[in-house]
Amino acid sequence: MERTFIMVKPDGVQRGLIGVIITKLERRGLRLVGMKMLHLSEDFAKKHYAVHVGKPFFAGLIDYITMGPVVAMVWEGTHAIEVARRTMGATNPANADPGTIRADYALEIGRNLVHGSDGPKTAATEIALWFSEDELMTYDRSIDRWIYE
Ligand code: DAT
Ligand code: MG
Repeated sequence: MERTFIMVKPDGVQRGLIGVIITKLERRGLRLVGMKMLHLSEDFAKKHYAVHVGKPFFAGLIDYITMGPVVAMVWEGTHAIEVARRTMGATNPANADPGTIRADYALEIGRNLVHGSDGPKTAATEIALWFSEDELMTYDRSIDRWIYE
């Protein structure tokens, strides 16, 4: 089982797409193991996006991500990181495959609705930044034997 950090960004919350985004991941078979809503401080936003410090879009990215509350989640499942990224679609919605969240609901890279960890190291770092151990659940669902062989 792999875990990944997923965030519904402020545009997703404002546009009423929290449920759509959760449903896509849930129906895929991934299991939600942690969730909370929060409004990021500039400091926290800069920590989350530390790898992008110095890039031309950094200031706009920090403005965007602090515009309103976000929904932070941890999802678990086989290849959860890659599966979630592919369900979200390409970073730039213009290049996202039809059927993905970003292709179906977004137009611009600076308003792309959702964040997902891009690899195992990033996932571990992001989960530790956003959640404490006691905020993450370990549980089985009775349907899991119909999703996992
Ligand atoms: P992703 O969110 O797909 O992991 P990323 O980590 O490269 O993409 O970038 C983080 C966010 O920064 C991305 O969701 C939107 C924004 N961003 C990335 N590249 C950008 C660019 N060239 N112009 C404007 N915003 C950009
Ligand atoms: Mg990224």
